[in-house]
This record gives sequence, C-alpha cells and structure tokens, in this order.
Amino acid sequence: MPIQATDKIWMDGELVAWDEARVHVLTHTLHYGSGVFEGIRAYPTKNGPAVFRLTDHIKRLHDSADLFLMDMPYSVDELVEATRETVRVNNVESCYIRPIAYLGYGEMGLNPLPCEVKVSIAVWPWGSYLGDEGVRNGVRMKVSSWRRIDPNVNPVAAKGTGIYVNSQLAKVEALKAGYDEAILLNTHGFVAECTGENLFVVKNGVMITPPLSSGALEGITRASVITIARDLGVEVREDNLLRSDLYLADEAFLTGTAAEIVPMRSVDDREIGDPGEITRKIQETYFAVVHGEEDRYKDWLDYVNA
Ligand code: PPE
Repeated sequence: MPIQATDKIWMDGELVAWDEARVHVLTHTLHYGSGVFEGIRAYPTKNGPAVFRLTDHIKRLHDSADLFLMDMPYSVDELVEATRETVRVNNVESCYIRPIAYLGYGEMGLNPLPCEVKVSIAVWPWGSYLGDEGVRNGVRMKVSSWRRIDPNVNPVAAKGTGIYVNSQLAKVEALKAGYDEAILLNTHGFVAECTGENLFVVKNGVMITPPLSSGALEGITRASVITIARDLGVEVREDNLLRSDLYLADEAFLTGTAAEIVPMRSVDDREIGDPGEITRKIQETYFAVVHGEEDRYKDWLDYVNA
C-alpha cells in the first residue's frame, strides 16, 4: 500500500519536512535489522483526532528497545507528546503512526552498543491494511511453511525490524499462492499468529487465542478485544491451537493496529464462511470504541488537541 506523504516527520526532537527526513546508506539498522518500531492509529472523533492507546504503544516501544539493550534517548512521556504533536501539525483526521528507534550512521559491525540511537515518528493516512472488502467479508488465509521465529532465536516480544523478515517470507508465500494473508505455526507446531496480526477462533461461543508463550506478540488490539469480549459477556480463553482448530473453527478473525479486525473466510481452503455473529459484534464495538463512541473505554483515547 503506497505511502501518502504528509507535511512533517518528527526526527530526533525536531519536525522536519517530509522530503528531508533522510538517513545515510550506512545507517546501522539498514544493514543489520537493529531497529524497533511501533504501529499506532489515530481515528477521527467528535473531539478531533484521537490516538488509540498511545501510551501503551510507546511503552511497548521502550520494552522492545530494552530487549535489545538499546538506550532510548527519549522517555515514554516525551515520545507520547512528540506523537501527539506530529499528528497535530500534519492536520490529519485519521492516520497510521510509525515511530521507529534505530541505530544511526557512524559505526559498523555486529556490536551495536557504540551506535547512536535515533528516533523518528511519521504519520500518514492509511486505509485498511487488508482492504475494505477484507474487513467486510473476510480474507483467505494460508498456513505458512515458514515457522514463527522461536523466542530463543529472537525476542519475539520485541517489535524488532529484523524479526519482520520472517513475516515477509510468510506473506510473500501466501500472496504468491493466491491467498490474502499467512498464519505462522511455532517450532512446536502450535498456531502463533499472522504476519502482522494476532488471531482468534470462535468455537461453541468461546473465543480462543494462542497464549503469548506461543511466540505471538502481545498485541494491543488483542488485549483490547479480550477486554471488549469479556465485557460483552463472551468467554475468552488463551490456549494452544492446532492448525485443525483453525479449519474447524465456527468463526475466526485476526487483530492488529494496521489490519484492525478482519474476519477469516477460509484457512487452507477449508471454508469458515461469512463473518459470524461474535466476529461482527467485536468488530462493531471495536470501531465504535476507536471513534470515541463508547464511554466505557474513553481512557484508551488520547485526543491530540486536548
Ligand atoms: N503480531 C505481529 C507480528 C505484529 O507485527 C502486530 C502489529 C500484531 C501482532 C498486532 O499488534 P497490535 O498492533 O498491538 O494489535 N503489527 C504492526 C505492523 C504491521 C505492519 O504490517 O507493518 C501494526 O499492525 O501496526
């Protein structure tokens, strides 16, 4: 999905013009995948743009940095404020927000410790990651032949840039085979997650999602959906899933900031069918929440003009 340029990008404490937001070709992270990043969304509300769970995302960025022993030069509060400012100055009603902390130019080699940590935050309007049609009617999934990175190979709790090579292999494999998105199993053969989303199945009225020990990222959408579902009176369990649990699901959907809530129509050509009742209810409530229409979850919204 093409990036739509906006006005300014926050780089190391300054707002610079979009076209000037450049890095050197010998930037450490370009060579070794040594960055950490976040994906956040701001939505239009009746009180102007609101960022969904901003502080939680920035805390996760800090946690990701800690996992790689990267010293973040800005506090959580500073980055929360910088994000709000970047959304505000770009005059966007709704946008995707991409903060990244990376190791800059000046050192090369596999010892990252001497490298300077740089941080930038860009925002741009970004439609539904798997398409509006996918959000409405569901997507076709393929279980990947690539396994999710084992947590003892890479700390998968971190949103580390290098970790996403694994996701890209799975994504390309699925697309070339004619599917929309991939599901990755972990080294034990249990379902972990999708390339950039967590997943849920519904069986006999119960929502089940793989535990974090499966190697799935602790998704903020996942956590939000678990809270919303329980508040709606739907039972939610974290449990290991086999690929056959996907095939035999009554309903299934994936969750992520970029993708939002997307029903699965089929997995490996086993039909799940039209989005089910629980999926629809979760989708509907989630979209109401992010647009500030559900008072109960108002603490999840950070109004940039407040
Ligand atoms: N798993 C992975 C591997 C992942 O990258 C994401 C977010 C999630 C689960 C869901 O997490 P959360 O957004 O907190 O609910 N993926 C981000 C990047 C996607 C991309 O394609 O780039 C995102 O959704 O912004």
